[in-house]
Amino acid sequence: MTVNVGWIGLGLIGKPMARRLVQAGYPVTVWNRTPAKAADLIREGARLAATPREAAAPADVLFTCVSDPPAVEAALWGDDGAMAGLRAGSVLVDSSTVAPALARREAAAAAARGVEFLEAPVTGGTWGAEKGELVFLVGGEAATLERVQPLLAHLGKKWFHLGPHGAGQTVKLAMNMLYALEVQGLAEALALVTGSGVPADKLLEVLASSMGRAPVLDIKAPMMTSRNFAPSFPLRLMHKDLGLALELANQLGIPLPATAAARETYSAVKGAAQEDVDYAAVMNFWRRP
Ligand code: NA7
Repeated sequence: MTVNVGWIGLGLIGKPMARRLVQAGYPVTVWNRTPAKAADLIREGARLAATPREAAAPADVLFTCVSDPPAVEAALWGDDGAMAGLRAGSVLVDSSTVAPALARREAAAAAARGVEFLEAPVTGGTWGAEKGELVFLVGGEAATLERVQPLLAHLGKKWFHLGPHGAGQTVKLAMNMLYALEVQGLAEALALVTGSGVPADKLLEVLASSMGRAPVLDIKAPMMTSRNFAPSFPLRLMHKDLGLALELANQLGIPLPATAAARETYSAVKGAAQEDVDYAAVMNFWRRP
């Protein structure tokens, strides 16, 4: 049976994901706030919807992958929002990174329409999205995950079922805290070493044979030393996720002192950035004028 796919959000991660489903031969109806960004996908075989609701209406499975909580709310519940278009029996999969509480609200609104909901935020960046090697952090019913697994298999190499609605977003926020702190840690270490007159490469050489090594640093270190900050995961989105993590921690009464400090660093760099940069650009915090 043909599975009709709806897709909302053609950003840095959303678009290569949608493209993989078009290439896999699924009928895909896309909507993006800026329709021009859909032009190449339409040439490749996707259909363009005029509204989120129109993208949802024919969908057996509707994916959303937009930047932040206000974007999810606009796409689902704004004018001609997708929620009103979803048919009973269909599945809504939100791959945006948002607050766990919003994921639970999406689940409840979907259930009221007889629609199954999964949150499935991703890790792996643009590179992982292009190669179909994302990792999905899933919250929701196991049976719903089973229904959409054939689609996820075109998009990712792995999916973790982490618990009920909210659990996937919670783990995603915790993972991004770790990445943000690791990358800031390297930026600070580089600032100390280079500020002392020792070349950055000396630190990186030692790091590569040490317990401090981390895959994320293997990728971000060359970006930092060459100052190539073309966004794979934009700093503005990392800043958003640190804010979401702190908001959740606040609600729970859990102190996150390192994350709170890091958010200030990322805030300062975001405020000063002239263009969209990867979060490796957090090292600009230590840049001398
Ligand atoms: P991007 O590249 O920043 O793309 C964001 C997408 O979200 C893009 O399609 C935007 O449309 C869309 N967007 C943003 N605000 C809105 C509103 N208000 N209404 C509708 N659509 C909106 O993000 P990524 O693709 O890298 O990441 C997507 C998610 O995965 C995000 O949560 C990350 O943290 C992880 P536009 O093209 O600007 O019109």
